Parts: sequence; structure tokens; C-alpha cells
Amino acid sequence: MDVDAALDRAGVTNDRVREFVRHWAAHTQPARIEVVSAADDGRLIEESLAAGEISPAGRGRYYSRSYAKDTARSEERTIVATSDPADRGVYDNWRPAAEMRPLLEERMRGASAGKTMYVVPYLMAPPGSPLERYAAGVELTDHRTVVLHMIRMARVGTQYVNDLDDPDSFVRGVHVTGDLEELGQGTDDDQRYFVTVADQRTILHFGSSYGGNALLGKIAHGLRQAAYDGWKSGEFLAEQFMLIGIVDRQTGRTYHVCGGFPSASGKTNLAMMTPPTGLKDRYEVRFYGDDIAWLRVDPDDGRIYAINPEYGVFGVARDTNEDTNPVGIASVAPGTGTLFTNVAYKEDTEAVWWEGRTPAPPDPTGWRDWTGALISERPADERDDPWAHPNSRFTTQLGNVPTLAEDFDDPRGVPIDAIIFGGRTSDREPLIRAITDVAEGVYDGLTLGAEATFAAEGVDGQLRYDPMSMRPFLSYPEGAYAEQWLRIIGSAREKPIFAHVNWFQRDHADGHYLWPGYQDNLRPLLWLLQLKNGEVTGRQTPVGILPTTDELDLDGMAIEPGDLDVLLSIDVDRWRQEMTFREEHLDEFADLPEEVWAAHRRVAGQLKEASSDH
Ligand code: SPV
Ligand code: MN
Repeated sequence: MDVDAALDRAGVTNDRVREFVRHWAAHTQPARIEVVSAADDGRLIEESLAAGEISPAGRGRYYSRSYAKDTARSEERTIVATSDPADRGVYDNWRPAAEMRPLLEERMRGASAGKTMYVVPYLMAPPGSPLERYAAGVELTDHRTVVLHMIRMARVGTQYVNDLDDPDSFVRGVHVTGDLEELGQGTDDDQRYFVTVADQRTILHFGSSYGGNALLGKIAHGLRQAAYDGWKSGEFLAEQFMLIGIVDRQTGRTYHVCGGFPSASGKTNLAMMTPPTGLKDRYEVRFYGDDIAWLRVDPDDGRIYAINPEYGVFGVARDTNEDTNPVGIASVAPGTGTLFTNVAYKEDTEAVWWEGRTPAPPDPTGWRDWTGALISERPADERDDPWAHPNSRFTTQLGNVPTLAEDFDDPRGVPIDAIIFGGRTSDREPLIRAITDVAEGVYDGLTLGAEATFAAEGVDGQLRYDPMSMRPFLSYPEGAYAEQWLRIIGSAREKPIFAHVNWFQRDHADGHYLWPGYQDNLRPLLWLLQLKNGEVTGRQTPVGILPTTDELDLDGMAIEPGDLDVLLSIDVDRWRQEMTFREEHLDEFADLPEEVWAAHRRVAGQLKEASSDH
């Protein structure tokens, strides 16, 4: 194996990159080294097909299955390591770098023997962005399917690391798959480790080839490392946010909204939304990103600007169909190069299917589930199991999204008008409540949560709190995180408006969803922008400003007046109960800024004074 020859052939001139590759090649002992650029995609696809690692899924689309015990991020095995114990937070699983590095080095020693080490230079930003110096990285991986994902999810090529102002300023990522069948996933003897050594800008992931465990540009760099860099530099926030533009053809104005929802709460559907009938003629929704946004203050106009650092979409397949997300379906159409992972597959027709793709599953003849087992030969007790894994995914480049904004790669990013938070809450949370005060907006983000999905995971009516939807991605202490939010947003000359949204409220009696969701979610967002513009005034409640029924544009939509009343009101008793849970939750965080506590006390005080029905 001649490392230098491989680097020379690919034109890698950055000596620090060359040194990094040489070091880890000597350590993991691959049989071959190959430097990758996006232009290699076609050849790598052919090689993967020939090797049986992926299968064709119709014209220009591909299918892969992961190892059955390797189907999602593992939060317990994910660690942020630094040399400063003060970096320990509640959610970052902090450990000393001096302890974690040797552990990972031991597992990775010689572990790529016989394999190819792919060198993947990438950029997590539109080229030319003011945040570009935080965006360059090199991922070393011994898994070809991971390379195919990286090419879809990040800008990949040697040029992104050759001409750095500071040649040392790339994030060093090492991904070693390991022997997946011998890693004890989920047992007491779990061998996996997914470590971001944040103060060394080094990411060491061992023991998975799935999603964020293996695509190091996406959440290890794009969220954990970037959040840490944004904090240390004081320059920016890196958040698990979708980012959209809303164009009002009547006024000619375009607004930009970003926001966080806990993983798998419909962020991709929201980002790919199209306007409902009745609003189609006037409005357009443009897609920028569905999972990550970096936010900074622009010195020229003092506004918050956001970029999507990614280059593709790693979307949840389940329930994606022509009604819920027609843009998503078009984004994975034949010819798009889409990779499907862990959905159901039919070899003779190369078709893919997942729960919610069609109202009923197809005729099972010839279909295999996500594990590769024939549906027709399932034992009786497995007959009702899902065909696709609940975390099955499609991976497609931004350029395939028909609603992609023209200026998606503007290096400056886009100015943010509104920041929204939302979870899955079956009661209490109204359709939308707007918050104009920055500290109260930050407080609201910190108390974001989603209902526990398993009884064992939580107490009835109590949320699994997920601050700003960053719980699995936080890389420094929560108190400092809140302070960084207050500082960045607080220093904007024109501040975005905040809002909390909830599409998932249910009827107490029969459990039906009170709000249809999907396309109709544009309606509360339009109200929010009108509120920011001073075109409507809403109604002040103890927990924010709510639309009045006549302010919400319901043109072309059928909704029961009784349902609307519930959606636009506050259950004061439930909210008072929630405030005691919130207090316990916030109490866990050391050094939470006084402004956040003041916001909590203010909201609690207003609820105390409110009459029971609001
Ligand atoms: C998420 O789980 O929030 C994702 C998928 O975006 S992964 O990249 O695997 O984290
Ligand atoms: Mn995500």
C-alpha cells in the first residue's frame, strides 16, 4: 500500500491532510487507499453493485440493507470528549479526551485490514461562506456505501481541503466499521464508540455503518463539532433545524423560517411543504434544508443569516407518499441517484416500499422485508411486523428537490425572519404561539420536548425534553449553550420572531388529530409572519401570542369550529402542571443564564394569575 502515490494521484497538496491520512493508514492497516471526489460516484456505484453491496432500485436508484443490529444512531455510545472537565454538560456524555483517544485507537488498530480506506475530503457549507473555515473536513472510512452517502450529503472533492487559509483547519474524521457481528450492540459488552474529540477537532467513530454513526460530515461535524466551534469562536450556532423560504407573490416579499423538531417529528415534510389549495396562487414554499442550519449575525445588516451546510437529504422514508410529501416523492424519483436503506425490496421488479408509501401494502409475492426475509415465508408471529425498518431512509442530493430555492448555495445564507420549535404533543400545546422576547424564545426552545413513545421511557403527560431538538447533539454545557443563543440572537439588530408550533394535538374524546397538518401547516406560519409585520395583533396569553380565529387564513380548508377553538386556546391547568416539570428540567442545567430563569418565572407568574380558561 503506497499512501503517497494515492494522494499524489488525487492531487492532494495539503501536507497536513497527507500527514493525517498517513498516520491513520499506518494505524488501521487497510489494503488499499483511494481518495474520492463526487465525480467518482458512477464508478463507485458500479463497483458496489458488482460486489452486491447495493442493488438496483429501478433506473438510477439503489437499495441497501444494513446489518440488522445497526439501524440507527446510538445515543448512549455517543460521546463528546475534550481536555477540559468544565465542558461536561447534562446531555453531551462528556469524557476526558485522554481516556477516549486510547480506547478508540485500540479498537481501530489494524481494524481495516484487507479493506480499502476511502479518503473523503468534504465541505459542510456553500463554498465562499463566511463560516467556510469551520466547514472543511476529511473523513477516512473503510465502507464503500458510506462513501456513496457522503457524496450525496456533503460537497466532496480534493479542492475543499487543498486551498485552506490555514492548512490545519480541517476536521479529522476516522470511521472504522469493525466486525459488525461481533460488537455486542445494545448489550453490556457493547464495543461501539462514537466520539467527537471537540477540542482536537477530531471525530473517531467505531462500530457502525449507519447514518450519523458513519457519515461524519452530517451530525458529528455539522452539529456537534460545529456547535462547539461556534461556541469557542463566539461566531455562530449550529442547530438541528430545517430551513425554508416563503414567497408572497402578491407583495413580492420572501421570508425565511428555520426551526427545530425532535428527530423523526416531520421536519423533512415541513421543509418540503407545498401550499394548500386556496393559497397556491399567492404563496410558494422553497426548500433550503431539512436537518441542519448554521446561524450567524451578518455584520453588514445586523440580521441573522442561516446556511444549510449539507448537500443532500437523509430523510425518514416512513409515511412519505404523494399526499404527505409529494416533493419528497419527486426527490427520490427514477434517475435521481437516490439510495434507499432498510426499506422493503422486490428483486424482480427492483421496486421499493415502506409503511405509508401506499394505503395498503402491495401483494407480498416476491417482496422481502428490510432484513432480506421473504414476506411470504414469515412465521405467524411475525406476520404483522413492518416491512421496512421504522428508521429506514432515502438519501438524495438537494438538486433533486423540485422546490429547492434558487439561492440555496448563496455563501452569505438567507436572512431569518422566524425561528420555530415544535414537538409531538397530544394536548396543551396550541397550533402556534408566538414569542417576541428573545430570552423567552430561548427559554421556549430549551423546554422543547416530544411525548415519550414507550411507557417505560417516561411519565404520562410528561415530555422527553429535547432542548432546541439538540439533545443528542449537544457538545458543551447547557448553561453556556443558552448563553451563546442569547448572545448571538441578542446581538442581531433586527431580531427574528420565535414561535412554538404543534401539528399533533388530539381530541380528548376520540383521539382524532385536531389539525390536518402537512400543507395546512403553512397557514400558522403565514400568520406568524403577519404578526411580525404588524399586520395582525393576535391575542396575548400567558404563554405567548395566539392567532384569533379570524386572523388565521383558512381559505379552502374544512375544519370543525370546535376543533379550531381547542387549537387556539390554552389549557391553563395543564400548563401550570407543565411548569413544575419544566422547573425540574431546567434545574438540571448548571449556570443557566438569569434571563432564562426570569422568563420561566414570568410565564409561571402569568399562568398563576390567569383564569382557568384562556
Ligand atoms: C437524526 O436522527 O436526527 C438524523 C439521522 O438526522 S442521523 O444522521 O442518523 O442522525
Ligand atoms: Mn436529524
